[in-house]
Amino acid sequence: MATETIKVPDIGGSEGVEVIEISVSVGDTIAVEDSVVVLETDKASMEIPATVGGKVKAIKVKEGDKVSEGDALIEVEAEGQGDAPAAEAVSKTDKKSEPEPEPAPAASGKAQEVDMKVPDIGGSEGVEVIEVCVAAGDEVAEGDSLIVLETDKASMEIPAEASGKVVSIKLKEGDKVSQGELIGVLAVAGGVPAKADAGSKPAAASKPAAEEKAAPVAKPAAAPQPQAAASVESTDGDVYAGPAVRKLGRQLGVDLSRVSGSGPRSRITKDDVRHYVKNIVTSQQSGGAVGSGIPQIPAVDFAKFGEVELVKMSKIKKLTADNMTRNWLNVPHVTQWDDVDITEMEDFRQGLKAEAEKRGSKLTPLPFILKACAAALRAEPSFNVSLHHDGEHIVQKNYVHIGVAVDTPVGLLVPVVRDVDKKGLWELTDEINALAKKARDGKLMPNDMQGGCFSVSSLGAIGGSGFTPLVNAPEVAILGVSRAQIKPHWNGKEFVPRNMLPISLSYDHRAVNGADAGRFFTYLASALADVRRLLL
Ligand code: CAO
Repeated sequence: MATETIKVPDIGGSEGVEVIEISVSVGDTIAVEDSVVVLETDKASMEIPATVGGKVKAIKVKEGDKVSEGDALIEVEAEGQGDAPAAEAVSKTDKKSEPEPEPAPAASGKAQEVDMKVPDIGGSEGVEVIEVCVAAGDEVAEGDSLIVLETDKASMEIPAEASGKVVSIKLKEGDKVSQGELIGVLAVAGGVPAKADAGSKPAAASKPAAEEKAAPVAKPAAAPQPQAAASVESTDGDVYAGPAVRKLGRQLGVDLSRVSGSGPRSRITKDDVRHYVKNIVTSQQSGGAVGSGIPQIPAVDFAKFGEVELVKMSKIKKLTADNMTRNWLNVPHVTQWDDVDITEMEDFRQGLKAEAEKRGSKLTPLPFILKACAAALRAEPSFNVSLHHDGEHIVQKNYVHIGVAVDTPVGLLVPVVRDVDKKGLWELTDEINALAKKARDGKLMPNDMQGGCFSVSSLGAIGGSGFTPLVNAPEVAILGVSRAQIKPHWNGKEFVPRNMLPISLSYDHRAVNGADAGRFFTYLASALADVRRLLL
C-alpha cells in the first residue's frame, strides 16, 4: 500500500484560494471522487474530489489556509491503485506508458461532423435530461453546456468537447440517458482536436458540474476537475452556492444573496432557490403584496445635500429588510397594549438574583416572560397556529417553541427556544443566554432559528414605553416588551407605587380574532402579575 498525496488540481489559475471546509478526517476511508476539501474564491466554491481511494493518513491543510495549484491537501494510504482511474496522482512516466491517443484528424479547414455523446457519468443509468441548453444551428464554444442531467443526488452540466455549430440535437427534456448515448451532432470547423473525440473518450474531457458532495456520479471519472465555478459569474461575493445552483438562480432571475441556504455551512441548494421562488409565486397568487403595484420609493442622490458614505448592508440586514417588508405587507396587524403589574414578579426575581449569580448566570425578566407566554399559548391554543399556505387550513401546533429577538452587530436575529412550556426558569435562563451569545458570535445555525410558534421582542433593557412589534410570519403573533417603571397605581383607595411593565401584542388578524386576542392577553398579563399562576 503506497502513500499518495491528493493535491490542489488546476483551479483555473486562482492563487491563494481559501480552504473553507475539510470534508474528511484522518482514518476515514474514501473513494475516488469523494469530496475531500472545499475551496472558495470570492466568486465560487469548489469541491476537490479525491484522485485516489484509500484511508486518510494525514490532512495537510486546515480551514482558513490559502492554497494554490499543486499544494498538498490529503495523504492517503492508497488501496487498489490498479482500479483507480487516471488522476492527478498518476505520474508522467505512467502516462507515457499508456497507448498514445489516436491522432486528431488533420485540420483541413472543412467542418467535420462529430457525434456528441453522454460521457462517463459515474455509472449512473437512465439519468433524466432536465434541460437541453442548445438547439440545431447554435454556435457553441468548447465547455458550453449542451444538456443538464439530474439524478436524485446531483445535477450535472454536460459540456461541449469542442467548439462548432450544432447540426442536430437528439435528446429532449425528460429523456433518460446513460453513458455513450447520442446527444447530437456537432460540425467542428477545421477538424476535431484529439481530446474532443467525444465518442471515444468521453470521460477524460467531461467536466460535469456536481452540486452535492454525496454525489460521486456527478464528478469526472478521470483527471478530476474541481466543480470549478470560476467561469460562472457570481451575483454576490457572499453567496455560498455551487455552479448548478447559481445557474438555476440566473435562469429564474433570483438574487441568491436573498436566499437562505439550508445546506451545510448555510450553503444554498437548488431546493432553497425553488422554495424562494415558490413562496413569491404563492404569495402573489394568494393576493400577497409582491408585485402588487406598490409605487417604489424614488432613488435620491443624497450626496447632493452633504457628505455621505455608502455602507454595504450585511446579508442579515438585507434578509431582515425583506422579511419585514413581507410581514408588514402581507399580515394585517392589530396591536394591543397593556401595562402589567410585575411588582411581585420583580420581588421574586430580585430574591433569586444571588442564586443566579452562584449558578454563573444572570436572571432578567425575560425567562419569566417566556414562561408566561408559553402558559398563555397553552391556555389559548387559538394563538398557537399558523396559516397554511393553501389558504384553506389553519395549522394547530401542539408544541410551544418561542423565538427571542436578539440585537447583534450584524443585525436582528431570532433564535428559537424549544418546548418553553416544559422548561423551568433556570433552564430557560441558560438557554436564552446561550442562544443570545451564539447569535452575537455569529454561530447560529439555520435550525436554531426555525420552528417558532410565537416571538418575544424585548427592548426592556434599552428603554421606551411601547412599540408595535411586527409579526414574524408564519408565526401569528409577537409580544413587544418595553422598560418596566415604578408608576402610581390606583388600588381602589389610594395611589401606590407599583412596578409596571408595558407590553404590546401584535397579531395576524387573518388568523386570530380580537376576542381570542383579548383572552390571550388577559391570561398573559395575569400570569405575569402573579407568577404563581404558572404552576397551575
Ligand atoms: N424592564 C426593565 N429592565 C429590564 C427589562 C425590562 N423590561 N428587561 C431587561 N431589563 C434589565 C435586566 O434585568 C438587566 O438588568 P440587571 O442586570 O440589573 O438585572 C438589563 O436590563 C440588561 O438585560 P439584558 O439585555 O442583558 O437581558 P435580557 O434578558 O433583558 O435580554 C436579549 C436579552 C437577547 C433579548 C437582549 O439582549 C436583546 O438583544 N434585546 C434587543 C431585542 C431587539 O432588538 N428587539 C427589537 C426587534 S425589532 O422588533
